[in-house]
Amino acid sequence: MPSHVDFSYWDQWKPLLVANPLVPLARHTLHAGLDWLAMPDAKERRKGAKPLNSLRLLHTSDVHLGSDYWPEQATEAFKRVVDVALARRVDLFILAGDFFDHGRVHQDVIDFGLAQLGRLQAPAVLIPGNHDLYLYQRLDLNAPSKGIHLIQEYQGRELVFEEQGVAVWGKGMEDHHPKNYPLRGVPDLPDGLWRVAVAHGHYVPAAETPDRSSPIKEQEIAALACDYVALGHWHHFFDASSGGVTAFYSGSPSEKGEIQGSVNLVTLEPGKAAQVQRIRIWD
Ligand SMILES: [Mn+2]
Repeated sequence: MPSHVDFSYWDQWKPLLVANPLVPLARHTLHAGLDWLAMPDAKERRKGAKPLNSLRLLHTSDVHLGSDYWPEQATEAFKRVVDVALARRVDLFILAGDFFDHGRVHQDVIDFGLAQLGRLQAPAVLIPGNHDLYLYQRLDLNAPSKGIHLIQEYQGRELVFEEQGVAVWGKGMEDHHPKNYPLRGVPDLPDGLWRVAVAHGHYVPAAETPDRSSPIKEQEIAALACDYVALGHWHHFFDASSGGVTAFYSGSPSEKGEIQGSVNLVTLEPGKAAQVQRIRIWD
């Protein structure tokens, strides 16, 4: 018996495994932990022309404007979030879901949210969260302002901002349930641009089996060819980076606490890993 495992067999078989059309079917029958077997090598996919520009983006989520619990606090918080974006002169603003608290928020609340977004000097990219997905079915946020980009497509959509040198991918949410995978189907974004993914869901470490709605698996993050992954749904700041891919929850700006009440200022510079600075918005 050989005393070691000969990995050259793996090198021979892996291309077949990756190319085999039955793999997606087989994958579903495998334990979740084996998912990575069928994924193309993440490092390979991250190759290609690197961006030459620097980019600063502000990442927030879960503002919950119109909240039943802390409506005034949410309004004040969002004003301050926009102030931070202006003071730091960001190139891009990302809101990773649950901008509004529910689908029946009053028109005044919607107008307030849009007016605040209108103060930004940078494009804003929004995705729905489980709280506000039904609101957007009756409200087209894209209509009032050219600077607002709400991604609604269930299969996902890629936005390219040539001036800022960044491509952003996100997807809409049809329903918040365990078979909704917010980070599934991310395409390889264009070379030569910063590559950012946005997702609203529940982070699941590799050792855990997902049983919550809208799971975002650690392995899915590790397999992305992205420079930053902006996560929403958890109301506290959290580092979900994996496999060399920088991924963070910003947490809700509207709640006060040791790990809440802040936004993420993300700096992307050529040749460096993403730098994430947590900025508190309450004193
Ligand atoms: Mn949520």
